[in-house]
Amino acid sequence: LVSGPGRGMASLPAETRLVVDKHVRYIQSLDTRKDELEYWLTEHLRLNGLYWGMTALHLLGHPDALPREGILKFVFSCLHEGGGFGAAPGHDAHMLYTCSAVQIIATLDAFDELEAYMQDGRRKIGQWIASLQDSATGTFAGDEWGEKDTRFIFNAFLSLSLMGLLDLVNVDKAVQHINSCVNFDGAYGTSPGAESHSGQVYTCVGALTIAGRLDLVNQERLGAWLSERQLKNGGLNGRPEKTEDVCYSWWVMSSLAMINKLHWIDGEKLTAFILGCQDPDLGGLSDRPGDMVDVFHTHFGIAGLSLLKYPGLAEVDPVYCMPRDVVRRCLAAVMASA
Ligand code: GRG
Ligand code: ZN
Repeated sequence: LVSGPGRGMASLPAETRLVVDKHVRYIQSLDTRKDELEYWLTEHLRLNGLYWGMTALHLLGHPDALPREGILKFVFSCLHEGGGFGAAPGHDAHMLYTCSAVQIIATLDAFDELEAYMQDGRRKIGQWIASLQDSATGTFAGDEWGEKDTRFIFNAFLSLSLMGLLDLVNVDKAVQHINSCVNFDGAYGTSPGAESHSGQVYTCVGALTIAGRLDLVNQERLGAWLSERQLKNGGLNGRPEKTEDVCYSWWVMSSLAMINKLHWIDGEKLTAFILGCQDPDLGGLSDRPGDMVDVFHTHFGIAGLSLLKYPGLAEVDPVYCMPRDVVRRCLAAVMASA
């Protein structure tokens, strides 16, 4: 980074520091608020929410703040016989939740427990994911009903690579599809011709990184487009003319990190913007200062601060959005068993 955001923190007033303990308590409280309407309104996000909350706790240095056994019991209760995971027990299987489930199991080093719960569990999950690849275009659907999106290629590559099962799919065909989604500005959309969006950039560049095909990215042009996402207030937007939002700290910065251009934004200003989105009393982060906090923005704000090397946070992997140590351990295990 040109200007290290971690420098000079000691001299800042307390409310502009990360309130770690408050965030830990906020995340711990999410599962105990079952008497609140919001808990039930967000049931469709449960497995995603668990991945966000648990990963944030790991990055905050409190990996044991949620009970490991309870997490695994819930995750396995979302697993269908066919190998996909739903958001919560009884919900249909979907790629988004399957990816979160694999990330949680990997982070908790629990693939043995998965195999004990379901024989050949990894392979069944891999085969379910592979069944969603479109043989004509190489892209992936999110579920059996067929909505296709570059996000799902990334979910597939991320999950399969953590389990050492990328060979179950046609990687080259998916890579060619991603390459057909690039726009004149160097950025990517959901499908060929679709508008560039930094969330989609993250998924496309992430999938290309896992496939070892970053050579296909116009890194100068994409880096310029991504760096233009920073606004005067320090926050990042998702595409031109839009407002800033904490979650773009992740979608934009992780993409910049993958092409080695994280120093193309002002890290110090972005750090201040993210810290300003904290609820300093009850914990959690919101999309922008003063809004209601939620676990999604809490996670991506903290992950963003980790990319900015905020002091005391564990290092996050810019591709997998999981603690870097966890990703290293998983990929080393995959290499060892190959
Ligand atoms: C493993 C971290 C991880 C992710 C899995 C689901 C997924 C892969 C990636 C999602 C990428 C994406 C599309 C993110 C954008 C989310 C978002 C804030 C969308 C909002 O879009 P608009 O159009 O908002 O409502 P703007 O800001 O453009 O007005
Ligand atoms: Zn957001």
